[in-house]
Amino acid sequence: MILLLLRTGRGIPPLSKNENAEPESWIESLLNKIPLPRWAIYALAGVALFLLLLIFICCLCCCCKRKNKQKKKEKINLGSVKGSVTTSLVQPDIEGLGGSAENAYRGRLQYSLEYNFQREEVTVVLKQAAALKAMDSGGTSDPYVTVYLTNDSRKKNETKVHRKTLNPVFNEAFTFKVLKSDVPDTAVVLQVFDFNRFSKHDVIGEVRLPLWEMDLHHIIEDWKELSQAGKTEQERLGEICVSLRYVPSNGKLTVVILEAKKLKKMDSDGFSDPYVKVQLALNKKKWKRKRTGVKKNTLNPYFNEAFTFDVTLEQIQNVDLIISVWDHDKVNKNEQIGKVHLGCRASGNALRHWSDMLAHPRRPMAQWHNLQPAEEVDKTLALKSNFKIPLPQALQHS
Ligand SMILES: [Ca+2]
Ligand SMILES: [Ca+2]
Ligand SMILES: [Ca+2]
Repeated sequence: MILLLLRTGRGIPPLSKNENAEPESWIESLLNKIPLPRWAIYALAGVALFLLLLIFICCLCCCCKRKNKQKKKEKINLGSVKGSVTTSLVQPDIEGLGGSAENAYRGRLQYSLEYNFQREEVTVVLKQAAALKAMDSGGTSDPYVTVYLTNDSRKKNETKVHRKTLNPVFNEAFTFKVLKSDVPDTAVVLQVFDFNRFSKHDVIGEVRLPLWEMDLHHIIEDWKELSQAGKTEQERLGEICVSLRYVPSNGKLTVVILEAKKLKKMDSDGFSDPYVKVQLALNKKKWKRKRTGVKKNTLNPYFNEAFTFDVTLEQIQNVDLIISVWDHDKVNKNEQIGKVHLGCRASGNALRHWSDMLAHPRRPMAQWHNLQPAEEVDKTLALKSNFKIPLPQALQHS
């Protein structure tokens, strides 16, 4: 095409005298030098131009597709930020601006809580609620409250339903067994619902009372504002009783896996085949590992197996003891039921057990522990191991 234009261009009156003087342009002379007939050169040039045009169009198409993909990705990301609640899709601006869905006023709840140290029981009295959020079309709610402990969410107690009121007076008491050793891991949850005869009950809000934050030597009476209800409690995985003994003089740490109870059912027959792994990590690295035998078809296995590790006094400060309970399966991969992490970096009940062991050298100290989800313990261990590695200032607060 260019050649054609150039050729026709020769028909345009010449602009300068020089060009006029040389009727044979440099292109013409170049063409003359090529040992091919003119039609062949034009044909080749035509094919080359066509190919160039094709490549150009292809590049253009690719660029457009890439841009479209990026736009789609942005759309997906925006969607996930807005959340899965359908209302946020309908009214993203109103819901999104003040985060009003989460911070909306849900009402207040008055309760009293008393812990009986002799009987190892906690008694919660639900007194009343005030200014509850209206959940029904008539501008009222039909409130009732469920009461449960975080470490046993299956055992739920409920108050009576109070019809068409936003200020119900309950005055109902609930008592739960909470061993002193479980106090550091237990919270009482009070969840307020709106009863509906023909549809799912709506949750209005909840109050969480972590026993470890409360002064249990006195009766506590208080008003608390309801907050957004949290996720349902993690399922109960079971408990394990472990004895720890440390002899500093010869650097022997003895871990006795005594027994476990209320283990989660991992097999279709309603039982598990539990065994226990005892692992030691030193300075956050896997160090030593032992395991018990398998107890068949039971959720309450009795092991009474002792493992002794050589751990010097210096090492005992930097040791993590990880006890994990597994279900043995013949055909499939063995399944992990739950874990307990003990050591100086542990927290709550587990840390207390470890401190007790260190405070009473040569004496075996036995204690029950609630099994935690494996991923959670792994995450905590990993987080804590990162903690001591010096991070750049910018990363520390992210
Ligand atoms: Ca209702
Ligand atoms: Ca299984
Ligand atoms: Ca099994």
